Amino acid sequence: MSETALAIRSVELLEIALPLVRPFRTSFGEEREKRAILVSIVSEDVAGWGECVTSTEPRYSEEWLGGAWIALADHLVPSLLAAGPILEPEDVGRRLAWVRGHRMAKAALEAAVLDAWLRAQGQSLVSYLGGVRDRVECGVSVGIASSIDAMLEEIHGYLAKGYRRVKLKIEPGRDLEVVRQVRGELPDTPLSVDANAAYELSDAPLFEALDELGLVMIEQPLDHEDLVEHAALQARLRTPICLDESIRSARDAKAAIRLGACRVINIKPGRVGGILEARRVHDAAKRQGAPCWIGGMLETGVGRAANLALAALPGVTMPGDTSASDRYFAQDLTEPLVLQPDGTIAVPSGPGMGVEPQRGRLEASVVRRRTI
Ligand code: OSB
Ligand code: MG
Repeated sequence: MSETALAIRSVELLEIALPLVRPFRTSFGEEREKRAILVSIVSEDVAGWGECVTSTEPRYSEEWLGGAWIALADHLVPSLLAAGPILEPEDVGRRLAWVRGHRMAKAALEAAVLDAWLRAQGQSLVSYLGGVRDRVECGVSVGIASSIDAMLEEIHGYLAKGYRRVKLKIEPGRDLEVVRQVRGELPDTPLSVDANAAYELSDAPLFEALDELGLVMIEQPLDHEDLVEHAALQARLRTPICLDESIRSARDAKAAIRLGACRVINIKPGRVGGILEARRVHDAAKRQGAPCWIGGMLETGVGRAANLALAALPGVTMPGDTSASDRYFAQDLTEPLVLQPDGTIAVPSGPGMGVEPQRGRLEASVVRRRTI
């Protein structure tokens, strides 16, 4: 697969800030602005881009933007560069394997290398990964709202645009009643809930009540480090449990499915350390007969394009949180990714990720940069 060795001249880190069209609230806090690190690889004749999905605070996982910046600048980028030209994308994971954790930071660097390497060969990410479709079904993740009316209005707007599945964020105190009301209003809409690990096994009666509402799945109800309790809860429910935070690798996915801790897997390349590991999670889920789908971290078009390519894999059988640019931003960094009226988005088919940041928009959103 390695016709081209990729000689990296330099790596640039750019921190960007982009306003969100509406605040996004989950059980662990609210985001009003998107902050991200973009990693840019410069080689002889091609550039490559990757997006790091860390939030500004270590709430979703132990990684956060400030830490990822240092991990990239002090350890990951120097280790990548020290070993010379890259012969194949798997080299990235091998060179960074000595660093424990820091998956989101590693994923961003791997994405940038993959983008550059594939551009040099004129191949799209979706074809390199083995994607089997040119458009993918999209759902939408709805933050916790101030009132049920505000939430319903937001949801009706998304359904009018064509989204095929609606995911409601829940937290203790804003759960059963909200979901019941939404279900009452929308009896036929594929609905799911995402608790972001906010509950205990002693809350099982709440989940048994949710089990009556015909949800597509219940995402990450319990602690991110507890597969055994998820298995105990899953045994009491008909609704599939989907794990997000708990799955950090293909190894985790295998264990979770085998233990019965979940029946569905949410795949996010940042959370599992890269696009290639994300494909291995997909392969493990497919082999064990568990449906999977591609999640999101409010990415700009740079990260979202890679998520769309992953969503084209054959074992991805449920709509993802791969929503359109306008669900997040008035103006994305890339050309906008657009939802079609049938609720799908076209998978970018150009070389590499198939998108790139537009210079003017990028420059207007950069708050910090460093070249290594
Ligand atoms: O739990 O899936 C999650 C966003 C940030 C962090 C965690 C999650 C989410 C989402 C939104 O649910 C997904 C998206 O639209 O990108
Ligand atoms: Mg989630």
